[in-house]
Amino acid sequence: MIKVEDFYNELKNNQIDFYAGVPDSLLKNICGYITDNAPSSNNIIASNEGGAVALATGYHLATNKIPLVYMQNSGIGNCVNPFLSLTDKEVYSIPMLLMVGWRGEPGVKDEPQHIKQGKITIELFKTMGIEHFVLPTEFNEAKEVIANAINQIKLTQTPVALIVRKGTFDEYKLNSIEECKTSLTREQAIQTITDNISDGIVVSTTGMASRELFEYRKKLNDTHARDFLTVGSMGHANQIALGVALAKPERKVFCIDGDGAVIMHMGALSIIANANCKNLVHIVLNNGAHDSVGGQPTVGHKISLTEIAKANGYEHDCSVDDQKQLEGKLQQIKEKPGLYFIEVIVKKGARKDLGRPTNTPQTNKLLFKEFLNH
Ligand SMILES: Cc1ncc(C[n+]2csc(CCOP(=O)(O)OP(=O)(O)O)c2C)c(N)n1
Repeated sequence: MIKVEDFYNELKNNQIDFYAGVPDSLLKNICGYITDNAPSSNNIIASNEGGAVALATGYHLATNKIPLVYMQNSGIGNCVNPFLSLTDKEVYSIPMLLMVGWRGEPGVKDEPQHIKQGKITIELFKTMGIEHFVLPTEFNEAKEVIANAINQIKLTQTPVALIVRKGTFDEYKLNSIEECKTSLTREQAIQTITDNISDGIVVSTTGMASRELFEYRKKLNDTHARDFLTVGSMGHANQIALGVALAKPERKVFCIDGDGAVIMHMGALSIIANANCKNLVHIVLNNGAHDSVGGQPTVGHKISLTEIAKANGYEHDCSVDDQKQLEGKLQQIKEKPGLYFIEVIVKKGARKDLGRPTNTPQTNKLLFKEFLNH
């Protein structure tokens, strides 16, 4: 295993001092170390991975240095366009080092949303013409690979990727912890929501939120059919919810979103607000963090999501930070149709023994479709 400090110092030795990316669970230790140690102006946790590639491009243009972009392999899709139409040799030819967490590596047990992505990760880089190296887990070997990658970058003036396997980095616990003004947890908020929406249709976001929702239904011995658990496709749960809501105007649809997810594709809010939909309740559980992958900060607690929702044209918006207020709001909504935006301020963290959905995505889909059509 590589000590995060050694890896970080090795990047420094190679004159890499600017980082941009979206955190990943396999990279959580190194991302945590970067978050704690790089000046905040030199580590930009981007809204999405494509944005990170563009940010790194700007940094290179202004400094002629090689920046580093970190991401989970799920994020490759968000960068295909900037890789092929910005950084590619046949376009602007922009050098950068990529650090990509390899979820779903063949032969390593992982969740269904990572299997396909893991299988084609190497092929994707090949197809895009991006040189890539699997990062060895032994530091001296890793050092050599980093040196090779940097040489390649300098030679070709294009991105080169380090593919990071599970368990590559040694443990590191993120220090920078933001003060939190609420004791409400995401799990309590999810339980309060499910308890107060009767037979409402639910579309939940990627990460622990969907896991907590699944576990609560299981605990209650309740059906999972009402919930579409968007286990992958970060940032798109609210558009799935909008699609359902438009097709089922007589039913109430609740989207349980996250701040990281909503910020990842924030343009979706403009589309929801202007779709003339009167049966959608968009709830964002805002913990100011990418909690599911290590708790690195988002800008969620620095911005006003309700003002953004209002400015986009949501009919009703509010922000709550305790259970009673949330309950009250959900009861109020029952009586009155409309497009609602509810921000729920929650604190970071989850139960250590939190499980994962035991239904496959296909079973989830079939049950959900049946529920929608009964
Ligand atoms: C495109 C993409 N990039 C990164 C990830 C890795 N990832 C999974 S959950 C998550 C954090 C989600 O943050 P938020 O929506 O705030 O929810 P929280 O985990 O805080 O409950 C990230 C970055 C992903 N699944 N997909």
